[in-house]
Amino acid sequence: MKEGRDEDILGIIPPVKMIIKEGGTFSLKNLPPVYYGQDELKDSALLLASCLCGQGEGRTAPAPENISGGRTVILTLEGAPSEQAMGFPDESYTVKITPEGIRVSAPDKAGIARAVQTIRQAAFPSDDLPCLTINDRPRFPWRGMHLDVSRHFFPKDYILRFIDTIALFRFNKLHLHLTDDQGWRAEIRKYPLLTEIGSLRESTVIGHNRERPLKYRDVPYGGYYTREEMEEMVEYARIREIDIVPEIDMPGHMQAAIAAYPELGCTDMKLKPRCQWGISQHILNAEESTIEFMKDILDEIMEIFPCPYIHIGGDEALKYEWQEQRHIQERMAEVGVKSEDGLQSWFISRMGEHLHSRGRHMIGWDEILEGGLPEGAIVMSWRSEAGGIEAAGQGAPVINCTSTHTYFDHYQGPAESEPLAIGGDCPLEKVYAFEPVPREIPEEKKHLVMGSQGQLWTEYIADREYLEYMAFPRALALAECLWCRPEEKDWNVFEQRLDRAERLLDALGVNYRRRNA
Ligand code: TNX
Repeated sequence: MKEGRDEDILGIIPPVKMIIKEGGTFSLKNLPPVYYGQDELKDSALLLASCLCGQGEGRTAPAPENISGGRTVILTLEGAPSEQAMGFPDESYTVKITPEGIRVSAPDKAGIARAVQTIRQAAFPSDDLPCLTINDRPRFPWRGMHLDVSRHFFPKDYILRFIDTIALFRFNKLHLHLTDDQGWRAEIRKYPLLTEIGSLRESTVIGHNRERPLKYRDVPYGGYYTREEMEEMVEYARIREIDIVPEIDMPGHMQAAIAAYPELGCTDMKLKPRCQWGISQHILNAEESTIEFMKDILDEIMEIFPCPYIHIGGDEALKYEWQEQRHIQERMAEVGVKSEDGLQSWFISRMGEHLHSRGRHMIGWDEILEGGLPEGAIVMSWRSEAGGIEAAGQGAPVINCTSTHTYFDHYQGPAESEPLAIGGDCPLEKVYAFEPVPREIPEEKKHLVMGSQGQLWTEYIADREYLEYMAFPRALALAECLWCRPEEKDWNVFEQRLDRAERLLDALGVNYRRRNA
């Protein structure tokens, strides 16, 4: 019997908290029925059955009153969520594997879903699972991956596949950056031109945006998700207990929307969706009608995405137009703010009030601190850790997305030997060394850090293969930073476990960057 860390028993990523190995094995050949103790676990039962034997329907059933003898797999809700979960899903779980079967229990559905993924990893590559007991729980409630589908578009089917891959490493959030200057990607029924005009750009810059003169590929580029497609993504993610966090970026990064509805903007220039990278200097105006328009968009977004969190962007809003234009200056006086930063804060606060009135939390990038942090906002700190430290100081929850460690659009090796990327330097070891709670946050405020996520901005990431190359295995290192306490991490052990995880990615047909490539 071996108790302790899962170093050489299974090699799960991220490692489970406690594992006890007993003798014997449970064979997955002729999988017995997968029972669910409560109806709400049926989806997890179907998923587990289909992962273990390639077939879900017909393999699952409600658990009978008395299970007497015979081989069984059973999922059941048991016990109360721990106080440690602080109102977030608990996500802890227990898995017991004996020669007769598998018993999975957890205080909530999310815990059962994580257990399913642990078993999915454990079952690779052999048909025989070793007998053991696992107890596990995550360190942070926010364990995410972010994906920019504006600069380059990834169709619905690919998003499903990406969700399935990150679920395997017990992530629980997919943040979709749905809109930006270069393309609007979400169908909004009330405003069809957002996608009709805003999803299509005439050309796309070739090579790095720093090069001069800029060169363009003169081929129109577009794509968007219909409402049904977004609903399908939400449902697929729900089965895996992953929240899709939608982002509508405002008041900057809105050129595609202003191109579709010029009355939203500050300029008489006829705009089109932007064809190069970098930040557009065009920004929304602050008219009441624009506020209403944005609220309408958020209403449809909330109908599609049940996630408790809605992201309103707020980053990199260049305020030249606001400074230059008299009607904006007048509007500032009207709403009682003294600076352009104050106006941005007013704008974001209006969105916050709207979201809160519908029972959702608002998230914004750390620029929402400028001009005063809107009430009740959650801050995604990216430019450094400073925004997160400041937000926590003000008592606001923080998601630490510092670009130094979590920007997976950055290079992971020497630029000369890597495919073209935006810049930066973020090798796997650096991600693994990431500690999501900044040291500077005082002890009594550290609980405000909800976790982190890996950013995939896609200016230079145009296809699935390269996206996965940038995402993996860095996302696996991040998954460990989010599941484990610092003292539970060990780079050398991670590297060993990665060998097996890479074979699993191979089997799933997921691309990743080879180490020492
Ligand atoms: C900054 S991070 C941006 C994005 C870019 C990214 C490139 C953030 C909130 N805004 O618009 O794609 O840098 O790394």
